[in-house]
Amino acid sequence: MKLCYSATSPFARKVLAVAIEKGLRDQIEFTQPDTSDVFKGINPKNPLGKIPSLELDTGELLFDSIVIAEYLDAKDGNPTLFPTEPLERAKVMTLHAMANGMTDAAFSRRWDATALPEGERSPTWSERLRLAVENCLNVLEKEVSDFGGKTNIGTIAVACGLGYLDLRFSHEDWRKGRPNLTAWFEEFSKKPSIAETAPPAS
Ligand SMILES: N[C@@H](CCC(=O)N[C@@H](CS)C(=O)NCC(=O)O)C(=O)O
Repeated sequence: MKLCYSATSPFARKVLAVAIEKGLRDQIEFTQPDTSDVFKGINPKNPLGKIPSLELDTGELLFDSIVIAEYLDAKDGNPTLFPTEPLERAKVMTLHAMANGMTDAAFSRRWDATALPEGERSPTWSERLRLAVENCLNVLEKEVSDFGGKTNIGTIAVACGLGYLDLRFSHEDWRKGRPNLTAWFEEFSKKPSIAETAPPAS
């Protein structure tokens, strides 16, 4: 299996963390994104131009990150990170949706600020994205005691999102006023799947 991957992508990190949780890391070959023209996208194999994507040995291409994560989790016939009981699954997928949406908003805000030409940036849109991140962090601070000890696709996505905020928005300090989320993240980050996929220092 070939994973189009970058160590700074929180979405690719989520997939690699799942692969490590499932003991599949050794089966993965890593390929690099093509960053020669970011306005054309960075992954020519994916029609959306995004990473991660997973190319199977048959040549079939899987994307996006949640699809790849679910495939890797189910591959051994014993899914552990995506619950099967309907309500439990809906709750975990809602947590994933919030964490992934927060990460998407942070990524877009950073992309707008660094990749767009000066006159094409929108402070109004950037503020909308900043608020979405802020709101998700506030909900996570309230809800973290419910998901504290669990390892699933929701909690993995939360850790990858917080790691991305540390990488790109450390000056905004998401930990301030959020002691519960801070303590959870510190503990969860000790898991091998999270520790071994931490992004490089910016
Ligand atoms: N919803 C996608 C998001 C993936 C994504 O936004 N990846 C970023 C890197 S962190 C990317 O490839 N951006 C390039 C682009 O949007 O052109 C997923 O979960 O896989």
